This record gives sequence, C-alpha cells and structure tokens, in this order.
Amino acid sequence: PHTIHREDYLAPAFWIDTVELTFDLDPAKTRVLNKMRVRRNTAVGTDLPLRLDGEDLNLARVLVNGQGATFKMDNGQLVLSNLPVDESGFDLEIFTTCQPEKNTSLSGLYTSQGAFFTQCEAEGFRRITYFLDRPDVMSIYSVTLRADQALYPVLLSNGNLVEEGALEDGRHYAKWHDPFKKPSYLFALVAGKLVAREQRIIARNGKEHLLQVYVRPGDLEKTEHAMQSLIASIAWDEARFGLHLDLDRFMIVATSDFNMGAMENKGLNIFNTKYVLASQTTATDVDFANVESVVGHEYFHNWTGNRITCRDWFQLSLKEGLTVFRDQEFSMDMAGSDSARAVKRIEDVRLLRTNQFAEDAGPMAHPVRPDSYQEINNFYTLTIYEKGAEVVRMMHTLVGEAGFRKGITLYFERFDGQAVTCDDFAQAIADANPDSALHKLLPQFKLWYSQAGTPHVQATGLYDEMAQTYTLRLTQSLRPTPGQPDKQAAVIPVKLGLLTRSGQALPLQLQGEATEAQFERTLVLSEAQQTFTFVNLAQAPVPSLLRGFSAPVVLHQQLDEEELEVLLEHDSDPFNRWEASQRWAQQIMLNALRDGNDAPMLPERYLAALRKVLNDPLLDAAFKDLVLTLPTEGYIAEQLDVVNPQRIHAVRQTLLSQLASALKADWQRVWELHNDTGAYTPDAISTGRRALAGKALAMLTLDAMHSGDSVWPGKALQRFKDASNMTDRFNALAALVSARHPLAGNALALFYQLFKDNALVLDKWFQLQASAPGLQGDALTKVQQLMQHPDFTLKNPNRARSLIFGFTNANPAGFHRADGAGYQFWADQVIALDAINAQTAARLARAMDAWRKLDAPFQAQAQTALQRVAAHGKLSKDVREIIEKSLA
Ligand code: BAL
Ligand code: ZN
Repeated sequence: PHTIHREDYLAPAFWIDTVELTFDLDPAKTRVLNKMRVRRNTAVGTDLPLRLDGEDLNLARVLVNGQGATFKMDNGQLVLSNLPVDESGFDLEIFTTCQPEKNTSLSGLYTSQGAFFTQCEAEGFRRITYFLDRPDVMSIYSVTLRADQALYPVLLSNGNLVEEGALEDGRHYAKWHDPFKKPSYLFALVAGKLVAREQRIIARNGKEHLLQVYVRPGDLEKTEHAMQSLIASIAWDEARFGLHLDLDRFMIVATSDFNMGAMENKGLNIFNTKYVLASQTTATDVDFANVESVVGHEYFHNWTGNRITCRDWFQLSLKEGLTVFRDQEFSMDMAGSDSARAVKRIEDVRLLRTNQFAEDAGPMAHPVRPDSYQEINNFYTLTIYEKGAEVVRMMHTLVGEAGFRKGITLYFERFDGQAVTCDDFAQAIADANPDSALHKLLPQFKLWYSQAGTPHVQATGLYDEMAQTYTLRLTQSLRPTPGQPDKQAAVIPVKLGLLTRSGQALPLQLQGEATEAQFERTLVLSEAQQTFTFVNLAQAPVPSLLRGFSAPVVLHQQLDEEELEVLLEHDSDPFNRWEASQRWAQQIMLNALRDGNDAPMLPERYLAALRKVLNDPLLDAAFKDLVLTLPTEGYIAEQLDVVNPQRIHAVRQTLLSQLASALKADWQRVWELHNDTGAYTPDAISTGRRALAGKALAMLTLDAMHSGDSVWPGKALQRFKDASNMTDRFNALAALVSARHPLAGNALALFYQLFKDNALVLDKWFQLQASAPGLQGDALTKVQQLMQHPDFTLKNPNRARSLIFGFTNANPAGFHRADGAGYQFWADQVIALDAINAQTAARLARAMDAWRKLDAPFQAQAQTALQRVAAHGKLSKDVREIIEKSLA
C-alpha cells in the first residue's frame, strides 16, 4: 500500500479558477459535463503535466480549448501533457458518467431512498468528475442540475439559485452559483422529493438570510429543533467571534444513508438524519443535545473550514480541532449556568479520556497533525477532532478569552480565502498575544501538533510546617508511539487551587512573588520536571490540580480518602469535584483487579460521600448523575497494561449492585423528586432531572433483581408504557434490559411495535440489545439473531453501527469471549461490510485496536481473527491500513 507523507507536500502544478458542472441525473447513469478554466502555477514549474484524480468514472471526452486532446491514464489519474507553459490559462472540458445507484460507498454521488446526495470530503469529488481533488485548489463553481421533475422536484447545490425551469420530457433544471471559491471537498448537490422548513432571519448587520432544513415528507415536524439550533449558532458566532453568515441562503438537508454525522458543504450542509430529526416522542435528550452541537459544528465550519480551509489533509485538525472547540463552547454557552457548563465539559472529557487516550495508546496513535497516512478517511479520528480541540482550548487558556478572540480576528485578517496550515493558526493566535506564555513558548507548544501520545504528569506535594510552604513537584513523561521513539517535554497548562481540610480556598502565592491573593491560577509546566513553592500556608493543603481538565494529560496523584472527600465535597471547580468521585471509584476498582478480588466492597466513607452529593439541594441533577456514574469498563481498561474485560465487567457489576442496594432509600427519594419532569423541554435543567430519574430507576430495578422485589420493575414497565417522551421511555426500557429483568422481553417487543416505522428509533432498539448482556443466552447469539431481522441491513451505516458496533464497541463482556467467537463475528462483519462500504468497515476494524493489551486467552483469539481478516484477498485500502497497523 502507498503511504503519503506530509513532508512531500508540493503546491499544485495548476490552478482551476472556475468550474461549470452540468449534471443529467439518472440513478443508473448520470452524465457529468465539467468545464474548467485551468491555469498553470508557474511557481512550481512550466513543464509539469496536469494530473487529474478520478475514481470509478467512465470517461467519454476530453477537450482542451475546444479541441480533442491526447491524454494517458496513470494509476487512475488522467494525465495531460503539452499544455500551455504560461499562466494565461486554457479551457478544459471533461465528460464522464457514473452510476449513483451502484455506489454503496456513500462517497461521491449516490442515491438514498430515491434521492441523490453527495459526500466529497475527503476525496469523494474524484468519484464525480476528474479534478485536482485536493483542498488547496479553490475554485468558483456554477452548477446546472437536470432531472426528472416528478421524481426529483427539489434540485440543490451550493450558493445561490440563479435560474430554474422546465425542460422537455418531464425534466427540469436548476442553476446554482456559489460566489465563494472553495475546494472540491465542499461541493454538494441534492436532488429528490424533499420538503423544507423555512425561516427568514435578519442578521445583526441588517442582512436578510433564508434558512432551510430539508427532509423527506413526513419528517417536517421533527425539524424545529434543528432550525432553532441553526438560528442560535448564527447568533452565537456573531456575538462571540464577530463572524456573520456570508450567504443569502443556508440549507441543511437530511439523509438516512450517511457515513459521517454531517458535512459542512458551503451553503448546503448534508446531515445524517440522526443529527437533524428530533421530536420529544422519538428523540432522547442526548439526541436533542447532539442535534444542537452538530448543527452548530457544521455551521461554524462556514468560517473555520470553508472561508479558511486546509492546505492539505495533514492539516485536517486546523478546521476540525478548532471547530470542535467552537461547538463545545457553543453548547456550554447554550447550557447556561456554570454547573451546566461543567456537565458539558465532563462529558467531553469522558469521551476524550476513554476513547482518544485509547487511540493514543494503540496502533493507530498519530499526532494531531499526522506525518503520514495510507487512507485519509482513516484519519477522521478522535485525535484530530477531540485532542485537536484540547490543543485549541489550551491556547485559549494561555491567552484568555479576549486574547483568543483577538487571535481569531488576526487569523481571518491573514488567511481569509486561503488554504493554510496548523502552524499558521497557532502563529496567528500567538502573534495577537505577544506578551503571552503561548507566544514565548510557541515552538515548544506546537509539539502538541507533532507528537503523538498522551503525556503523563506525576504530581507530588510536600508541606513544610516550619516554613509554611507547600512544594508541588510536577514531572511529565510521554511514552513512545509508533514511529516516534523519543519524545520531548510538552507545554502543559495546569490550572489549580489549594484547599484547606475543611474546604476553604487558600491564597496561591508563589515564592518570590509579591503578595496578592489569588485563589486559582494556571501554572505552565514546560520542562520534564518543575517545582512550584507556595508560601504563607498555615496548614497542609489539599491540591486541586488540572481544574477543568486544563490539559489533555493523565494526572497521577496520590490522594487519600480524606483528600478525595474534601475535593468531592468542597472544590469550587465542579470538574474536579466530579473527578474526585471518579478517582475514588477508580482506585477501588483497580485495587480489586490488582488483588484478584472480583467481589470488592464499596467503603462506607465513599458511599457516605455519594449519599451527600445525591441529597445536596444545591447541586444540579445532571451533575449528581455524573458523580454517581462509575467509570466505564473502557475507562478502567485504559488504566491497565493487561486487560481482562471479563474481570473488569465482574468488578464493575459488583460495585454497581452495591451502589444500588446501599443507596436504595436515596434512589427512591431521588426518583420521587425527579420523575415528573412536566411539559417536555430539552433544556439543561430538565435534561438533568430526567437523567437522574432514569439512573434512580435503573438502580432500583437492578436492586430488585437481587432482592426479589417486584415493585420497581413494575414501575419501570409502567413508566416505559406511560412516558410522554423518548428519554423517559427509553431509560425505563434500558433499566429493564440492563437488569436482565424478565419484563424486558415484552417491553422490547412492544417498543418494536410502537416504532417499527421510525428508522432512528429502531436503531436505538438494535443498539440497546446489542450492548446489553443477553437476556436469554449470550449476547453474541442475540446479535446473530438480530442480524437476521428483516429490519437489519449492512448497507445502512446507522443500522450497521447500532447493531454491530453496539456489540463490538459497547458490550465488552459480550464481545470478549475466551472462545474468540466475538472476534470471529467481528472478522466476518469487517469482511462483509468492506465489500459494501470501506469507510464504515475500517471504523469497525478499529474495534480491535487494544488487542495487544488483552489477557492471554483473549489476545491469542484476537490475533487469529485479525490474521484472518489480513489474509482476506480483497480488502479495501481503508481496512488494510487498520489491520496491518494493528498487527505490525
Ligand atoms: N468535515 C467532516 C464532517 C465534520 O467534521 O463536520
Ligand atoms: Zn467538522
């Protein structure tokens, strides 16, 4: 397989200034006429050939300045030589056809439920026409769509509609023009029977815009939340960053067949239905929050991604890390209170620490700005997105909110309309803040872009009673990752506070500093080891380090029960309050695993602390829910060098049962206080109440399985039947299923009957069963039965993900079997899916990333399954890259 290296970047040999595309849309054979104005980039050379990318295209004609041209095909590329040597440019016309209905890869032009959609990022445009399919070639697009009027009444592309009308034979056309130059990956078209929710808005600058959310007829009433989220996103970007909507018209279109969550095509965002459709009876609170965040994310790309794009795909995090940071901040601002912001931060950190840290520790570890890849689609990763967002967040921390905004302004002053690099971004933020630590340490800070892996920080504190000082020693280290044996010290902002044993904040005065009471500050760790001495402390403090998770590192710290209790009860930083509960539970679980004890007991002190949280009238329900959630099995596995998933599961289940029984009276009180949420609104407070009520119901149902009580399972079933919203209904169903209660079977059957016509709800039904322990028999058998269900298909990514990934990624105890049957199932599905949709198959392939850390019987079985996939004759390069890196 061919590896592409960042170091080999060369500017394009030609520019394509304008593109006129004419599509005759037909599912079996679509004709594409592509007229380009091409100009040589003489800075690169005057004799280089023009090499155009193409894939799965039938080529009919190539004309240069209207004349038939000679060309050759080389490795799939169309190569034209003997082109004009100067910059005056020439007309290039290419006529091709493609077969959208045969395109199951969902990349390029494809059909879904009788409509046409495109997905061009990263390299899908080459499946539509021959082109310089790279992000640094930016062009002005004019697009004419022609199609049968009855079958495809709606014809959409980027930009503004300039003309539409009827043609012969029942066909019609629409012409679109996008006034902004863009790379090919942002091209889009949609054609089909769709309806739109519309809203006209007036922006702060007085300009009117038309907003549209297109869906299939019947789904219109589920688009209000997406529209409101879009309006809120527009207002937020104006208010927070001074970035306004630059288009007359902004469209979102939903499709049920989509590889990603959504795509930020200029003016024509295409979304997975999962992130558009939401109604209280079909979508959970989590779905509502996801719609808001993904609508925001794609909208924010309009500036960070579209107006300024990436020079090459190695710079992907330039737009993704920054845009995730922006959507995280948007969701926090929308959530409102400090406590609700902290809840969002905790959720983001949980995802990062469980999944991105695992990526950093596995065979696919790569820097935020990778150095090489075989298949770029494999690099739409948590590292690029979530760790990339943390890198931006650290810059934000180092320069402050006002400084960050200045940096963003400078970034657009310098680079609007260009394709640039991560270096360009960091330089702009630093240059706008010349007095900042970021500016001073910029070259070293940028190691966050080039070094893979998660730094570990060891913190030790020493209190000197005589001197009344507290010396904090911070030591950092970073393990080797594939291709990077030696690592350098990173720049790590450590936000911290010090507390008394009774929970009061202590003033933070460093040795040698003038007295000035600060109760929170950010230390910058930039050497392998540094010590910081705080003075004037009359008692030994309890350190609250890495507040708000100020850097994406693993923090090692010895905290005893008393210290954890102080932090959990009193820390002014809600993130670290939550973190104290997690550290405590984690210590209990890791000790049990280390000691070979599958039935540990939760200490009374820990239970008492949790009880206090649960009954604290000042804390939000959402926060309580998070504190009362034990670290996941995946997170615990992350902490271990040798992983036995069955033992982790056993230990966690034991503790969960104890949490259920020891706090039973509290759970009952919580349920009584929170189970009536009134009229449905997806705001942070109501969402938190429903989450906590759901947790209480799950705990009480679980406890009933042990105590033999039938009251709570009965209440769960009743709630399942009566619920007026999907969150409550689904939580009740999940309570029965997770507890493996006999009532679960009937409830699942009823759920199916109620929602069998709603694809997104059926996905939940598949996912819940796949991720639960088997109700009767083992989980794998259940999954295999569900594969035979008439509603199951591998061709729809959402459905495949819900059932197969729901099992391989969310059901460790079901998946990791000593007999290897789970891994063999995985291998079968990777191979089957790869023949249909390589991108989705490659995602599934990654379910085995951590196989080398598995305990002996699992590891050998996993290796056998991986080797079987590797030996398969017809693997896509997507899957091959993942499997080969896994086995390397
Ligand atoms: N650019 C791919 C989808 C997204 O990150 O928005
Ligand atoms: Zn994005």
